[in-house]
Amino acid sequence: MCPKALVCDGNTAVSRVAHYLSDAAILFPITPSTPAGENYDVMVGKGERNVFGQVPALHQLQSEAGVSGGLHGALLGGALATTFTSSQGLLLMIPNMYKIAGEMLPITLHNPTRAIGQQAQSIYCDYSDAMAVRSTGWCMMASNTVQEAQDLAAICHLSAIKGSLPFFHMYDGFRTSHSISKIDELPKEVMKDLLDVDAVKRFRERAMNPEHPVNFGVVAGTGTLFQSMEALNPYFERMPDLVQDYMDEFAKRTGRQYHLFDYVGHPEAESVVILMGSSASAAEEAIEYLSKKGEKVGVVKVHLFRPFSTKHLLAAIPKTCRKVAVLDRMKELGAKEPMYLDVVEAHADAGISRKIYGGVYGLGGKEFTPQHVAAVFNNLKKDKPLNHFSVGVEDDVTFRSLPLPEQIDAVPPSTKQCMFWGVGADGTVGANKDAIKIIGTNTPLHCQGAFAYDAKKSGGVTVSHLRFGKDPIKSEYYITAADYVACHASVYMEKFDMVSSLKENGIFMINSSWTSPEDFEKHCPPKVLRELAEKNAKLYSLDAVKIAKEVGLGPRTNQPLQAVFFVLSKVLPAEQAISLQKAAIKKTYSSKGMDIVEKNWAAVDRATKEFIEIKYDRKKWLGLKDKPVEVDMTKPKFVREWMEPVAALKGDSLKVSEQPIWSWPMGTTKYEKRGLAKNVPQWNAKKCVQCGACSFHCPHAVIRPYLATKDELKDAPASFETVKARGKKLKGLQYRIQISPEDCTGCGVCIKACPADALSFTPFDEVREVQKANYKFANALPIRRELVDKFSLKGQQFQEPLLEFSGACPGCAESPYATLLTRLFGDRAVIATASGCSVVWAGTAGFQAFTPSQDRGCGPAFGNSLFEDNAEFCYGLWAATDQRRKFLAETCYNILEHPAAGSLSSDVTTALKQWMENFMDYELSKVYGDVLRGLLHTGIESLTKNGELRALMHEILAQEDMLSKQSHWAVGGDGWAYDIGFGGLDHVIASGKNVNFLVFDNNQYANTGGQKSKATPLGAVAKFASTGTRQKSKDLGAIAMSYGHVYVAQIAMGADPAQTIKAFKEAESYDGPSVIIACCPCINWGIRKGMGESQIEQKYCVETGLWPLYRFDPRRVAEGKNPLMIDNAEVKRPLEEQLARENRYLQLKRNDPESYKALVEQLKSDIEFKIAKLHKLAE
Ligand SMILES: Cc1ncc(C[n+]2csc(CCOP(=O)(O)OP(=O)(O)O)c2C)c(N)n1
Ligand code: SF4
Ligand code: SF4
Ligand code: SF4
Repeated sequence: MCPKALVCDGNTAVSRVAHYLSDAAILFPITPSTPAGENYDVMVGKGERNVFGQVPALHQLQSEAGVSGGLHGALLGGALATTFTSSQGLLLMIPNMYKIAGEMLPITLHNPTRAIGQQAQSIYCDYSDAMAVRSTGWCMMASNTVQEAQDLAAICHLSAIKGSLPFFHMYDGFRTSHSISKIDELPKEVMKDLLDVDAVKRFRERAMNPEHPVNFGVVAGTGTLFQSMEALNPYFERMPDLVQDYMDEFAKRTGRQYHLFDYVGHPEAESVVILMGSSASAAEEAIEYLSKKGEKVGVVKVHLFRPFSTKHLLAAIPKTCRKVAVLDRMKELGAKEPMYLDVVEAHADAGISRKIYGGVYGLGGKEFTPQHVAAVFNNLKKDKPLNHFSVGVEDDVTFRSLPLPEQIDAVPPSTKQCMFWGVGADGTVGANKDAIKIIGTNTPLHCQGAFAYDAKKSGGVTVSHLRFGKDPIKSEYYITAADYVACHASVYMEKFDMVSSLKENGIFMINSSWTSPEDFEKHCPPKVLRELAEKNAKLYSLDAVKIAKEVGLGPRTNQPLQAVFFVLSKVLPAEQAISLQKAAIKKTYSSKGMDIVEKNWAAVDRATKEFIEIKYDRKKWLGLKDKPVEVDMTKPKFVREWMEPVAALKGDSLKVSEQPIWSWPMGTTKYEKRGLAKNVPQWNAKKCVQCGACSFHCPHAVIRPYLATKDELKDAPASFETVKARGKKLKGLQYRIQISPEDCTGCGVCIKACPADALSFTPFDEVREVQKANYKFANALPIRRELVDKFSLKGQQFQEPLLEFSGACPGCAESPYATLLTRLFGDRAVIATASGCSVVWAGTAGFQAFTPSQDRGCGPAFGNSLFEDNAEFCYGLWAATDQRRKFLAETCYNILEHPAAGSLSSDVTTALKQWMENFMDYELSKVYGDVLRGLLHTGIESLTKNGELRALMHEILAQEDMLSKQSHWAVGGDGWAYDIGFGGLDHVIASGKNVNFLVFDNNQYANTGGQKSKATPLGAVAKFASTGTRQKSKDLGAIAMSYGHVYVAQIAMGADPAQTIKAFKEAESYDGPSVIIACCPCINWGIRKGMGESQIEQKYCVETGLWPLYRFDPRRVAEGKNPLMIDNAEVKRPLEEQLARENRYLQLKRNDPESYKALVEQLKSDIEFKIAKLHKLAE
């Protein structure tokens, strides 16, 4: 029977198998494994049955630590369980992994590999996570491609059951987990056929059951534990042969033969590399290329890594081999890498003398291509090859890196390679996934799609790499020589090098309004045009923005651009491709209404007719000269030498010595100038009432008011219009609202927030230069922060935002709360953030949005520990500060109490006393701290002759940066505060210490794509809750209030700015723990009118009663008052009005109207219950 083709990514392929071969999945989301769990959820939602004839169950727990406990229990309860995780999630499972192995429980854990956070966090692939579990006793299997991920997933499950041991299945994060390939589907019947039903029976029979009770988890004395460990040996010893037997049986049924170690290459190879994962395919491609050149080389692809079978490994290596390079995709600091050690030991044990060299590659997703493989073989050719080398970086510190030869093009010429540069969430990636599916399922072509993202939220850069060919595609790395390059954002022409990866005579297509060579000459750097001419590129342009707008698709340009790709690339006959595209459009959008389908069809038809070829004068473009490069030396060195190459996606070229290792500089996003917005707000001075709302709500701190004297405005640019500042305290000053155009995301939040209709959109291109100059001028004006009380909507706007130009999604509701925090307390804030969106929008390595004050230099110190421990991390920061400041206070006391204190001048003693009396006051500790510091800086030697007093004063000076009181904030999402980090939060608030919490409650795990948390409301569809949330949400505020000594506030800045500001003020001033829970509508809610309405959505949340506003201040008890103040807890608007605005509810309404109805009723009664409870408490 001809196998059915499946076009899917690695996660889907794996989770399909896991679904069929298990009774239950227990999950917690973490990139890049999350989509596997989501697919499992969808299959469960569809009622798909497993090989046992049952729909398997899915359970989400509060953390991976919880998951591993759940798995352990499920296994001991006799259920075949599975999970998907990665990286930090895997680390949390380690304690239970030991137990599961020790009890020989059959389970398969699927782990797309991902770097563990060490020097920096990374969501990309290396094996530092996988290697961290190699001592747990789990069998470890590595898959190298999407096909293998499916097939070996099944081998893992089957072997685990038959051999009664747990299996860890690893496949490369992002590269294999997220890249799409055409594979042969493994039928459920084959899995069923291969299943050892007796082993399943035995497994279920030994479960914990009161019908035939047994005891697990005993405590052993010194006498027996050793023996019981040795007793497990036979099970591990027999496993390699058992797995190989399964692989052979599998081959008989599918035609796909695997070995524990697969060798590819010359039968008499002299040099061999050993590695595993997707890079093995790149190595295979390189071996084919090098063999054609006559080199005797080969590669051993490792599948079964644990138990490590020496016998099978040695049998796989040709006898002729003299030199071996073992490549580990992880770095074991201060030691040799694991697979290298295994191979060395295998040879030593067998008495085989070969030279074995170890190398490290591909950390944190660094590319590994045939060029790198060639570098490794070049090294082996040397008389004295470098051992313990690295490949893929330039190590100018410890000089371990191998020199790279010329780029090798090992991709078969028949393979068509296409690259698409898009903007995150513009639909480019989705359209490309569709294109692969269309081509893969409708033609015999092989296909592959891999997707590269920068670390930004939506709005970042995406690059899609698509390959199509008649031969199987082994190129598991990004495209280096493309036949077709599409640029979907014209601003990229200035920013990125897109042409160097285009082949000679290739096609370059751009989404732009440019219609002539002159337009290109006006907008593009000469270098880019010269390169296009050098490559003799065929150049095309399509104004997809215009088409999308005119047909009523708003900013969605993906379909017209995809249509042009189909026409120009000729991967399929154009007519066939367009009709398939239209069919796909119908399938995707019909649930949203036929009008949407027809608009997309219309856009496709217009695109196929309206794209134009730009016939440029090749000679002219070849002769174009570069404009002199002006290096702006006012930018910090770090920005010029590190950040700018990284922003241009040239980070690979940075050397080891150029990498910061101690800490990262703050305030660098201001240099990024992403130029994302197509339209930016324009200020109408006459209408403006100077309320401050626009700057308050802007998620990116792009729009700000400025105050200036007429004198200061003398040199202002001509268009720098100002009006008289309103209010007595601002007498004599002029006022202006100014944006930074290149930092604006065009989200429109400010426009909707303006009560006076004083802002409107205007095209970015038209105002860019003028507003840039205006912004530069405005930014150099003095900061006048003291004139109006900062704890008011009007006053806060004049405070410097010490969080600016964050990488949040346009319109994000989390970042404006954090910006407000920095406006109010930024100069003294220590901010600990949990992993989640708030760590990503605040900054990715080197691109930091928290910034020091321009004129004062101080600003928020910002750090991240982990997802699970943020409360404890912040507690630690607080404890360190507390201890160090107490030491200063004691030192002051010791000076004043010293027998020689009488000799000190009154200036000194007064300064010491005043600081001591006020050292717990935020403002005054700074005022008196500055006085004291000033005195000590005049010279301690001049203040006293007494040696002991001098020594004490030097102690103060040594820690003078602790004189001002700091304000500690633990911030993070509901996933952290309600779920994984709740235990820590609970403990810290119980401690009574002065740690403040700011919880961004967006009702789900936004950063990993929107999975359900305990804050998700009833009825809302979220990932892992594809059929709608069925549990009531948790009331964190009520739990925190129950302590009595915790300040608690529930706020929504879009609904009540004054209440929000009050809550921040009260929380910080309260000398104890505070919890502020902030309403944060998110892109994952699917607000139908777009994220420009994120602040308006908050009003709906409050008015429908979903989000009551209140403050609970324990200080009021001493005044004889009820601590609870209800600011707004009433149902003023029908709940349905809000639900109709959000796709997360509409999805359920469409798919399952009955459940929707029932859940909405439940939600209403939950709202009523919570509101009634609040009012009762406030009585
Ligand atoms: C131990 C661990 N498990 C999982 C993750 C993956 N992870 C990172 S952020 C996140 C979700 C964050 O959700 P939330 O706290 O609600 O913040 P949001 O992104 O919604 O702002 C998850 C699951 C992780 N970093 N560490
Ligand atoms: S459009 Fe958005 S990013 Fe731009 S200034 Fe307004 S609120 Fe800020
Ligand atoms: S929101 Fe409107 S009225 Fe208020 S300061 Fe901004 S532009 Fe002026
Ligand atoms: S919270 Fe939502 S809107 Fe904000 S950055 Fe995260 S995903 Fe985007």
